[in-house]
Amino acid sequence: MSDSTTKSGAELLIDALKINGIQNIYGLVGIPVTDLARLAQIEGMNYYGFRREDAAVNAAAAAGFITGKPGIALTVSAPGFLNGLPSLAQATKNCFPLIMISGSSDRNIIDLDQGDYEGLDQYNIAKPFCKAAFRVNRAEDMGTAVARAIRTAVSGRPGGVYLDLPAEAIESMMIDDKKGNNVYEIVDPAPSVIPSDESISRAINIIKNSQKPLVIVGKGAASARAEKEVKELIDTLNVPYLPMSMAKGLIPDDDSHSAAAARSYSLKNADTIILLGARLNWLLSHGKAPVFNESAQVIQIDIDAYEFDSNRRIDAPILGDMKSSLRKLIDAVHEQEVTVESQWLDDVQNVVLSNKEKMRTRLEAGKTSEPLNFFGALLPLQEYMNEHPDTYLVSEGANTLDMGRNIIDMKLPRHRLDCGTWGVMGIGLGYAIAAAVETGKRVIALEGDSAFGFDAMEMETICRYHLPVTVVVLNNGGIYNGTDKVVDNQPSPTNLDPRAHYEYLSSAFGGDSYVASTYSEVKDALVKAMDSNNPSIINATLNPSAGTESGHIDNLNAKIDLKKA
Ligand code: FYN
Ligand code: ADP
Ligand code: MG
Repeated sequence: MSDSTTKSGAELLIDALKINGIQNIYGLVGIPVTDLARLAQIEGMNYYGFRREDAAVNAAAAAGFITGKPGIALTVSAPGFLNGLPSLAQATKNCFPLIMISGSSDRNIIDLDQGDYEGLDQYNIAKPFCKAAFRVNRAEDMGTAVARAIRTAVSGRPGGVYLDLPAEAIESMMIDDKKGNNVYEIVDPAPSVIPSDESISRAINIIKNSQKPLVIVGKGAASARAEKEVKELIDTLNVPYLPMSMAKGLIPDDDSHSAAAARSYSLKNADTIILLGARLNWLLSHGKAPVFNESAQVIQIDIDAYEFDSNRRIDAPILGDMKSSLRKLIDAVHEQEVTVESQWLDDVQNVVLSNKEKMRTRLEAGKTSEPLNFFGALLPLQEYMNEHPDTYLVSEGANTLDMGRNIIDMKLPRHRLDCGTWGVMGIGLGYAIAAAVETGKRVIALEGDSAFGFDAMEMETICRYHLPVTVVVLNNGGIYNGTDKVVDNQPSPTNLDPRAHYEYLSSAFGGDSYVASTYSEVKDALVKAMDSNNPSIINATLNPSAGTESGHIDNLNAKIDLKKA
C-alpha cells in the first residue's frame, strides 16, 4: 500500500474513474486484478462479480447504453480477456460506450514469447474488436489512459474501448507531489457536432417535395437521448415512424404515428426515408427493394460519415449529433412552414389498425390455448408492461424475441434491450443485471429456452446481489422449437429438453421459482414475481411445436436438400 505521498496505478485508476462520475464495475476477478477490485470497494465504488466474463462485459455495455457514461468491465488476463472479447466486439457493433479493462502479463516476457502465466498479447488482439485500445505501462499515465478511454467510448459514434493493464502498471507507484497526479475530470467528453446549414437545406427541400415521408428511428437516437426532438419532428411533420427494436419507447409505442404494425406497407410505399440513428444493415434489408422503394429519397442523420452510402445513395446526409441535428432540422421545418399531406399517415394508420386487429384475435385465442403457445405466454407480459411501463425489458431468442418485440409495447426510452445488431444470444442476464443496478427499477428478462442457456449461471449473480430481476423462459424445448427429428438415434441439432426445470436455477440460489403452463398461470406468476421484488424464474412451458425456424429471419438460413443426403 502507498503512503500519503505516493499512489499505485490501481489507486490512480480508481481515482480517475470516480472523478469522472463512474460508480460501478462489472467483472470477474483473479490474477492480477483481485486487489484492484477490493480496492475499488474500499474506495466506495460498487463491484459486481459475475460467473463468466462475457456476461460482465455485456452488463457494462448495457450500463453504458442506459446511462450514457461508459460502463466499466474488469477481467483477468488471457482466458478472462478472451471470454470478454466477444462482448467488447458486440458493444462496439451496437455503438454502446464501454471500457473493458483487463489485467495482463509483463511486456518483457510477452514480447519475447518467453511463456508467462496466462500470457497473451491482449492489447494487439483486442484492436480489431474495439474503437480503440490503450495500454498503460506506468502509474503516472493512468489518468491520461482513463481520459482517453472515456472520451473515445462516448464521443462520436460510441463504442467499446480496451484498456490493457499489465500487472506492473497496477502495482507501480507514482509520487503524488501536489503538482497533480494527472487524474482529472474530462471537460465535455462527448462534444456536440453541429451539422452544416447546407445539409439541413438539402433535407428540407426533399421533405417539401415529399408526399409520403417515413421516419425510421434507431438505437443511435436512443443513445443520443434525443427522444424529445424525435417526437417534435414527427409531431410537427405529422408523419409515420418505424422504431427499430431498441428505439421502441423513445416515443410510446401506442402513439398514433407509429407504423410498427405496418412495417412492410410503410417501407415499401414511403417516397422519402428520414433515417435517425439507424444503419441500413440487414435489419433494414440494406435499404433495398423489394422491402424499400428503390426510388425513395433518403435523408440520414448520423454522427459517423462512414455510414452514409453504405448500401444506397444517401440524398441528404446530415453529419451531426442527433440532438443538435434534429434541433436544426425542426427549426428549419418551422421557419419554412414545411407541411406533409396527412393522407399518408391515414393510409398507414389503416394498415396498422387492420394488422393490430389480426394480432388481437391471435392473442385472444392464445388465452385459452392448451398447450400454451407464444401468444398466450406473451399476452401477460404485454398487459404487465402496459400497467408498469417503467419496468425494463431485456429480450433474446428467436420466436421469443420476434414475437415479444411485436406484442409488448414500450412507453419509455431505453427501457428495451435485446440481441442488437448481431442478433447475439447470451446477452440477457448481463443486460438485466445492469438495468437493475443502474436504475434500481424492476427488470424482466424474456428468454427463449435456448437463449437462456447461454448465460443461465448468472442467475446466481442476480440472487447474490438480490436484484429485482424476473426471468421468463419461454420453454418450447428447442432452438426454434422442440419437435424437429432428423435421425432416430440422436436428438436433433435443434432439440433441448422440454421437461427442463429452468426455474430450479432460481431456487438453487435462494430466488423464487414458478412453473406456468397456461395464460392465467403465466399472468399470476408474473404479478407475484414482480410484486415480491425477489429474483425469480418463471418457466413457461409451451407447446414444443410452437415457433418457426429462425423466428422472423428464416430467409437468412442456408438451405440444403436433406432428402438427397
Ligand atoms: C409488428 N407487426 C404487428 C405488430 N407489430 N402486427 C400487429 N400488431 C403489432 N403490434 C407486424 C409488422 O407490420 C410485420 O408485418 C410483422 O408483424 C413482422 O414485424 P417485424 O418483426 O417488425 O418485421 P419483420 O419483417 O418480420 O422483421 C424485420 C427484422 C426483425 C429483421 C427487423 O425480424 C428483427 O429485428 N429481427 C431480429 C432478429 C434477431 O436478431 N434474431 C436473433 C437471432 S435468432 P408486415 O408489415 O405485414 O410485414 C437466430 O436464428
Ligand atoms: P438500429 O439497430 O436501431 O437500426 P444502429 O445501431 O444500426 O441502429 O445504428 C445506430 C447509428 O446511430 C450508428 O450509425 C451510429 O453512428 C449512430 N449514432 C450513435 N450515436 C449517435 C448520436 N449521438 N448522434 C447521431 N448518430 C448517432
Ligand atoms: Mg425455444
